[in-house]
Amino acid sequence: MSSFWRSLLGFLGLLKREAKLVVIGLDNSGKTTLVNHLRPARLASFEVVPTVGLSVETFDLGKLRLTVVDMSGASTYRGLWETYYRGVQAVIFVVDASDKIRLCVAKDELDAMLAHADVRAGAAPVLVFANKMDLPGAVDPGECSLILGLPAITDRAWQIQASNALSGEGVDEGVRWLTQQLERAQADGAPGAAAAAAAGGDRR
Ligand SMILES: Nc1nc2c(ncn2[C@@H]2O[C@H](COP(=O)(O)OP(=O)(O)O)[C@@H](O)[C@H]2O)c(=O)[nH]1
Ligand SMILES: [Mg+2]
Repeated sequence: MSSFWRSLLGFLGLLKREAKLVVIGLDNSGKTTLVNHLRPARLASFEVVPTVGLSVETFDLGKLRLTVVDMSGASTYRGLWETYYRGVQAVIFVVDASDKIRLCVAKDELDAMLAHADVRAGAAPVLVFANKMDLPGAVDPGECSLILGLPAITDRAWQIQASNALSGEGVDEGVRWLTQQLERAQADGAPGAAAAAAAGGDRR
C-alpha cells in the first residue's frame, strides 16, 4: 500500500496499527489459555494443548493488529524466547501465582529477558499476569510483584494484573492497559516511547 493510502486510512482511523507482542513465562503458567481468551471467538479453540516450541499468529484487538508470539516455557525451549525479542513492542509475562516455589525461577527468566540487548533497546511495556488466582494458596499480585522484583523496573512501564485465564477474569483489564500503552506509544511515533515516559507500575 502506498504511503498516501496508508496516511489517508490512518487519518480516517481505518488502518489497524500493527504491534508485535511476545507472551512468555514458565511452562504451565497459562500463556496459551490466555492467548486463546484474547482471540476472536471464531479462532478460539476448545482445547488448549501444551505448546511445542512456539506459535505465531496475527489477530485484531480493537484498533491494533497484533502479532502474538506464544512461546513454550518448557526449559528446553526457553532459549528460543530471545530470537523473538527484536522489535518487540509489548511483553506479556505470565506466572502461575499458585506455584510459589517456581516464582523465583520465573523472576530469573524475567530478569534475563529485561537484560537482553534487544529488549533494552526499546521500552516495550511489560504486563505481568498473576494467573491462576482461583487456585488455593495463590499469591496475591502485591506479593507476586515483590517476589518478581517488579518495583526495580524503572526503564519501562509495567503492570501486574491478577487473572484467571480459564474464566477470563482480569484478562481484558490487563490487556486494556497494554493496548493503551501501545496506542499512546504509536501515537507518539516511537514504539515504547510513551511507555518509558510513564515508567512505573501499578498493582491490582
Ligand atoms: N485453575 C486454573 N487453571 C489454569 C488457568 N490458566 C491455565 N490453566 C490450566 O493450566 C494448564 C496449563 O495451561 P497452558 O495455557 O497450556 O499453559 P502454558 O504452558 O503457559 O501455555 C492447563 O491445564 C490450563 O487449563 C487459571 O487461571 N486457573
Ligand atoms: Mg503453551
